[in-house]
Amino acid sequence: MRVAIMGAMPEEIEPILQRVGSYETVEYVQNRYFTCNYGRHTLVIAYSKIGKVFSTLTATTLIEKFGAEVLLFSGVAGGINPELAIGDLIVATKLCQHDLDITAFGHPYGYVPEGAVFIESDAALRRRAVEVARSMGIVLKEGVIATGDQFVASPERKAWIEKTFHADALEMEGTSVAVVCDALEIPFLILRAISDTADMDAGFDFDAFLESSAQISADFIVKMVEQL
Ligand code: 3QA
Repeated sequence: MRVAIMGAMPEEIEPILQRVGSYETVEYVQNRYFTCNYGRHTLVIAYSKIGKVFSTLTATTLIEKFGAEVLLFSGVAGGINPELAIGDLIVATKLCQHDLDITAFGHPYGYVPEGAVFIESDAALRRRAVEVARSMGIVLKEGVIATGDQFVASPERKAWIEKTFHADALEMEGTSVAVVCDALEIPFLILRAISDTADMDAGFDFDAFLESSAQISADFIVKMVEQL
């Protein structure tokens, strides 16, 4: 199978590139795509750059240009649910855009006509992830992930996102990737390890835990690929 592995930042895919060892680099649409064989699969690995727009471009390219048949996102997130500590893993059940707002016209937050507030992730991949977690003896939380073009470092904003979408974690790319995969009918998994808790200390914690949490997520994604 052709499997896409995507992150937003270099730190999120570097541990994966290290694991696969050797790969080819293809330059395309102002980005670099890394391809290799891994077990029975062909991998296409890329980081998009931060945010919904760049991640939309990269997810679309991974599928339409590189022929990905399944897409796995690996990275870090801000934790909302107090059960999630720094380093813990969450896989998205469904995802929404917390910064999408046409409420002036009576629509709910996160909704645009002909869209939906929530995009559901692939149930089979999620089940597979839960099995992998069990086999590794680690806890994997399943929950709602909210996406927006903001690094959230505010207790008020975090509380609003929690209340409005019942989100468990937040980040800046998952929902745009989900929208692309949903539209193109490509099963996807959005996996994140917590790097901070999106409040006052978020910037400081993010800098301190980006690498270690990205590594935790990457290790899990590699295990996932081995089980596909
Ligand atoms: C944040 C990264 C972006 O790709 C989304 C990390 C972790 N904690 C978050 C939070 N709010 C929103 N998202 C997140 N990722 C990029 S900003 C730092 C850039 O530094 C998830 C995420 N609290 C670059 C060096 O200048």
